[in-house]
Amino acid sequence: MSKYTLPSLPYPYDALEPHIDARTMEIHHTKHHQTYVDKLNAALEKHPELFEKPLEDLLRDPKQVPEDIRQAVINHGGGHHNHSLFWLVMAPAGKGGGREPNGSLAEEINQKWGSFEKFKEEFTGAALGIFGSGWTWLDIFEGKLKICTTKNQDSILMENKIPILNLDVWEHSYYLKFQNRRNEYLEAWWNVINWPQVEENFKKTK
Ligand code: MN3
Repeated sequence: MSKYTLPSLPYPYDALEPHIDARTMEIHHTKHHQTYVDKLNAALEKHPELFEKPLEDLLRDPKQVPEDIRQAVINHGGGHHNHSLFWLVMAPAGKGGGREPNGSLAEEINQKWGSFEKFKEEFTGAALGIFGSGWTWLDIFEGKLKICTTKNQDSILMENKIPILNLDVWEHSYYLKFQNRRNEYLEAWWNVINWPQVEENFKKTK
């Protein structure tokens, strides 16, 4: 049995400055994400045989998780899984982050949305439209690229979707720098999207 641990970030906390500030990154990673990891471990300790199963399997089909810890696994397992992707789909502007997508991903985005700008508008609109806490996603569903949103820390694996890119729109991801101005956070975030990683995620689904 091995417990879940907090993955380290592939860049320093200040790497996404000035778009995402170092203090927010540090608290988000060492406090918020760490808490999801700790609470996931605490829940699974009540049914330690579940440590043997991949987290993705538990999130894809939470009915296999005993009822007494099911919601905790959805919340904290989802939180751990969502954040683990989120750190990887960001990169410092100019070091992978911030350009536009290339290759087959760019082609499919253009096919579906007409242009990168239209895609960006729809994604941003979806993120602005989340009432309360949640995530916005670019994902593959039934073989096609889609934009969707989820509430709380729900995993899109529960909906049989494959995540390609995700954006945390919980206030804890922007409040220190942007306070209530989610729109400014969204605008800043486009500068640090790690498109090479997102292209990899997309290629793996083909
Ligand atoms: Mn978060």
